[in-house]
Parts: sequence; C-alpha cells; structure tokens
Amino acid sequence: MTPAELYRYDVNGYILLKGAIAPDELLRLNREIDAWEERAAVDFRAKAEGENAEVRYDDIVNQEPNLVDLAAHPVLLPYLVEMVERPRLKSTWIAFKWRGGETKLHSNHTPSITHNFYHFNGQIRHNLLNVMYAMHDIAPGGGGLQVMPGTHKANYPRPPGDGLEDMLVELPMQAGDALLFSHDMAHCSRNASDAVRRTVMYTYCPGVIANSFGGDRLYDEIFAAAPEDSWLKYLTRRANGFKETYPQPAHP
Ligand SMILES: O=C(O)CCC(=O)C(=O)O
Repeated sequence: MTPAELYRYDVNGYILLKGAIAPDELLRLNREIDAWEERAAVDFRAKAEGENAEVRYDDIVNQEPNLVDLAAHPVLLPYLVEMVERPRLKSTWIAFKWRGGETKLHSNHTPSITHNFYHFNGQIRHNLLNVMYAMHDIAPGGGGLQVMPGTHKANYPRPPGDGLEDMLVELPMQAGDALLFSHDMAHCSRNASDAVRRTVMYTYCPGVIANSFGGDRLYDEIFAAAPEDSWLKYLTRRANGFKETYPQPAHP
C-alpha cells in the first residue's frame, strides 16, 4: 500500500480498487454467476410479501469453484498483508439485491470492547476486513454500499434510531471494482433501482480468530487442493489460537 492509500484507508475506513478483476476474467465469472442469479430469482419469487428483496448464498467458495481464486486475488494481497495480522479467510457469500433489497446500518465497532476493535498502533489492524466485488456496474441508487466514513474509530457508540443519515456516503461501483472496508465502519445498502445488484463478498480476520460459521474444517477441501506455499493455502488454513497452522508465504 502506498502512504496515500494507507492514510486514506485509515481516515475513511474503506478504499475502492478500480478494475480489480480484469475484463476477460469478469466475463468468465459472470457466465458462471448467471446460473446463481437464475436460482436466486426463483428463491426471490418464493419470498413472502414484505421480505427483504435480497437473496444471498453463504459459504459460496465451497459451492462455486470458480469463485475460489478470488479469495487470494493478487490485487488484494498487499492490502491484506498490510492491514490484517496473519490473515485468514473468514466468510464468503454471493448476494443479489432487487429493488428494495437492503442491508440495515450496522458495524462491529464498539469503543468499549478492546478485542472487538479496529485499531491503529503504528499499523492498521482489523478484526474484520470485508472485500466486496461488484460483478455488474452499481449505479447511484443501485444498492452501492453506503458508508459513514471514520465511524470505525468513533469514540462514542452510534446512537440508536434515525438522525445520522446525512453522514452516509454512497459508493457506486463499476463491474470488476473491489471495495475494501473495515467492518467496524458503519455501513448499509439499499437498491432503489430496477437493476439487480450482483456482488461477491470475502471477509478476512486475523489468524487468531476462529470461523464464526462452519467450524474449523470449513475450508479443508480448498486448503488440500491449493498449491503448496500459495496464498490461497495460507488464507484457508485452520485457526489454532496464536499458533500458525501453515507458514505465511513470502510477501506478495
Ligand atoms: O451487501 C451489502 O450491501 C452489505 C454487506 C454487509 O453489510 C457486510 O458485508 O457486512
């Protein structure tokens, strides 16, 4: 990361990487994802009146082999290495949001529980770093992430209820862009357009943190199939407290 990127990220809590996925790769991945969107459309139509107009499939890397390599995307690695201590893949999902589909405002951030805290002590350290890939363009109003820059470092808890909406900044994206953000920064989204928002998410935690979903063996198959000394193998290793279970490859 350049000093300017570090500064930008530390102050805002996010950074947008334009064109992270090359156009030919994006085309290939979207062909595979078309089948997921067809399935999602069926699930969407089956929803009851008033349900959230989003269909999301968790643990997508164990279901869609074509989305495994993005977990260790070379464009992402320098950011992960800089900002997450001994990083591990935590969770993945694919999401489709139709008009009205939303994610309510939330964050992990608490100014009072130190182990649950984005912090800076000469180096950025996350408990949870999210990477959202836009697989199609997300125009303004199209459900782009809305963020409250700087809230990952707020000293007061966010007050409940309304009254802070003016702090939200919407982040439109182009297909292939990657949005890296601290899960401590308050964020939400709402699709107010007729285009289906198509995104894939990968989250990363420090090696010391266990998976919150799926248990220790969650990525065993991907780990076994990954080449020796690869970042994919490292990122999908099992957690074991402060003990490393696979050596970290040389820096990207
Ligand atoms: O899909 C979205 O718009 C929001 C994702 C989100 O809230 C999260 O990654 O925690």
